[in-house]
Amino acid sequence: MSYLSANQLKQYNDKGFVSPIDIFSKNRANEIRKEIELIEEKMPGELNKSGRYNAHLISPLLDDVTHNSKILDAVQSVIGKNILVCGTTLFIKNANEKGFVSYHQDAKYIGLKPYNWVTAWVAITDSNEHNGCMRMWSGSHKGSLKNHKQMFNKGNLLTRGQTVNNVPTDKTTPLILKAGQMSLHHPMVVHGSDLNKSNDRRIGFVIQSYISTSVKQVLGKNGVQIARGNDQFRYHNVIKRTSGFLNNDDIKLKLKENSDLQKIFYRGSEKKGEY
Ligand SMILES: O=C(O)CCC(=O)C(=O)O
Repeated sequence: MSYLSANQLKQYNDKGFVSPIDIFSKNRANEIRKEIELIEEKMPGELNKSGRYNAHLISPLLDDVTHNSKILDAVQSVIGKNILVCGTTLFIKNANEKGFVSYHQDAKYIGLKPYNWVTAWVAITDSNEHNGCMRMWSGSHKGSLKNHKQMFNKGNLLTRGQTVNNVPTDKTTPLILKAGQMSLHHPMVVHGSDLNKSNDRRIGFVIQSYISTSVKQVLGKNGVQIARGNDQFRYHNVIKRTSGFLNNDDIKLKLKENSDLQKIFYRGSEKKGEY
C-alpha cells in the first residue's frame, strides 16, 4: 500500500505538490517506453500533437499505469476513495527539439470543478534539470486563479501557450524523478518546465487528471474510467478500458475523446494551437 504519510500530505497541502513517490521499477519503465516507441513505429503520428492525449486507451501498459494501485492509494489520500480517470497526456521532449512548458495553472482551461482533483506525473525516463523536468512555484496553489497570457509561441507544449507572468523562476522547485517514480500536483499550483538539453528523450506519462466523482466538467464532455470506488454522481460518460495493443475500436475511441477534449481546451479561443 502506498497511501501518503502525514508528512507527504503536509507537503502537498503546504506546497501544492508531493514528490518523489516510488511506483515501479526502472525495468518496468523501460518496458513502457518500448511500448510507446512501438506505437510510434507502427503508427507514425498517432502520438503526435493532439494524439498525445489518452494513449492509455490504445496501450495496455499505459492502461496498467493509469489503474496502478500504488498510484491510486496516493491519489486516494488527496481526493478520497471514489476516483475517476478523466484523461492522460504524454509529455515527450525529444533531444534536440526546443520543447518547453510555460508556467501555468492546470485549473485555468481544463474545466474541472470543484478542484477536488489531482495530476499524477509518472516518469517513464529519468526527469531532471538537465532534460527539462517540471518546476513548481511552491505554495502558489493557495492564491487565486492567475491571469494567463495566450502566447501560442513556438516550442511551447501547451495548447494555447498560456503563460503566467512574474513567476520567481529562480525560486521554483525542480521535481527530480527517476524512471518509475511520480509526483502529484494540485490543480492551482503554478508550474512549467525548461528545454531538454540532454541527448535522450524525456518522457512523462501524465494522468490528467484523477478526479473525485463529485467533480463536473463545466466546459464540455470528458469520457471517464472508474479507477476506484463508486460513482454515485454519474456526471460523466463512462468509457471502456483498452482491449489490446492498437485495437481499431480503441483507436477510434481515442480519436473521439481527443476531439471532445479539443473543444474544451480551445473553448472561447479564436485561435487553435498545435495540441
Ligand atoms: O511535462 C512537463 O514538462 C509539464 C507537464 C505539465 O504541465 C503537467 O503535467 O501539468
